[in-house]
Amino acid sequence: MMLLLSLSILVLLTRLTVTSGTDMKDRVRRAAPDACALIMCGPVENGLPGRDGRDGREGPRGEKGDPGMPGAQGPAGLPGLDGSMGLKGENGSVGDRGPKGDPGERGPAGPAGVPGQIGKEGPPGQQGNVGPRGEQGPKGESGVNGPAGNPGAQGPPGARGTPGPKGDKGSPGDKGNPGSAGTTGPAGATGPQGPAGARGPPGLKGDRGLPGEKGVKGDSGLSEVNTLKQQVTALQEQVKILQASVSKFKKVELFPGGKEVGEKIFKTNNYEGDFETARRACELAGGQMASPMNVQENTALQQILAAYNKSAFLSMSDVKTEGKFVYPSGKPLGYANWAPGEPNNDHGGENCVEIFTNGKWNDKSCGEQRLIICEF
Ligand code: MAN
Ligand code: CA
Repeated sequence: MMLLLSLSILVLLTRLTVTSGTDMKDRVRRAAPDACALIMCGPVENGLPGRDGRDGREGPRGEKGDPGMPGAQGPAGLPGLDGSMGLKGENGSVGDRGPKGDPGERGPAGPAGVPGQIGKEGPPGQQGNVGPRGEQGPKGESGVNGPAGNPGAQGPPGARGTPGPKGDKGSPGDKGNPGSAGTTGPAGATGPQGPAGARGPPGLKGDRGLPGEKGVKGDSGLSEVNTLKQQVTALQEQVKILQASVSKFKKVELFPGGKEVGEKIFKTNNYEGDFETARRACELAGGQMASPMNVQENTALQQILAAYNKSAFLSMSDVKTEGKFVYPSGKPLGYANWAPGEPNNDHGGENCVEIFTNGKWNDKSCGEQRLIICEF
């Protein structure tokens, strides 16, 4: 820059030598306005007047200057276009549990329950009306003493009693405290200890003690009765259960070939045998051969025979005395249901008794095979 300025001044000064002072000033002002100050500052020598500078020609174009300093930052431009949409975010956390749903519809009714056990015995019926007054009975004997009552509370202290008789002489009292030291005896050995003194009189009677605590209340007889009643009720229920159970087992045991009549039970073992075989089988089972003692028993026996369509021997025979039928005990018949014309002791060898499916009796040979029926 400085170099260029210096060159410009040199050129101007050279031209001033051929131009007038006024023209030169104008030219300098047009070509380089800043050079005026330099020219004005330069001393003007008293040289020859210069030529008019108007015929001068424009000088060659100078070299291109260095690039200038960067300018100040311009104002902010317009906002750019919107960017593209960002990536999708991650899923959020699981939300809270929803509220409980409404209850479902009511289910169908369940199947009918099995029948319950036999109910308890009902309460006793109402008490009957009061019967007519009976005759006066004889005077009863005295009752036994009732149980002792509870001990009563202890009474207040009694009045002081009269002085008792004089007591026996008491035992000797405790040994007294040692006495004060005696005067010093004559010089010599200490003497032996004397005998124990007599026992003193007994002390005064002490004051009466405080009343003792009240005794524990005795058991009430009533609660015992109630306990027994409850036990009886419980036993009654157990008996009922047992009765129901026994009743069921009877039915099972009597099916088939059994019959219960009154206190007696007839039962076949489903085998056949002669009289002696049947006798032993029934004895071994703890019973005896069938011995119908009345029409009900005979009918019950007949029902078994009808079911099996067989005849059976009874327990009676006339082995001992022909024509005189007896039980195993030896007693004569208490009931009989002979078929017409029986017993006939056919061929002289019929000492046993058979019973047909119609319930009628016939004397028969003991060696025949018949259904074995015992009674218990
Ligand atoms: C007939 C009758 C009976 C007799 C039998 C013997 O049925 O005479 O009395 O016991 O024969 O088989
Ligand atoms: Ca006969």
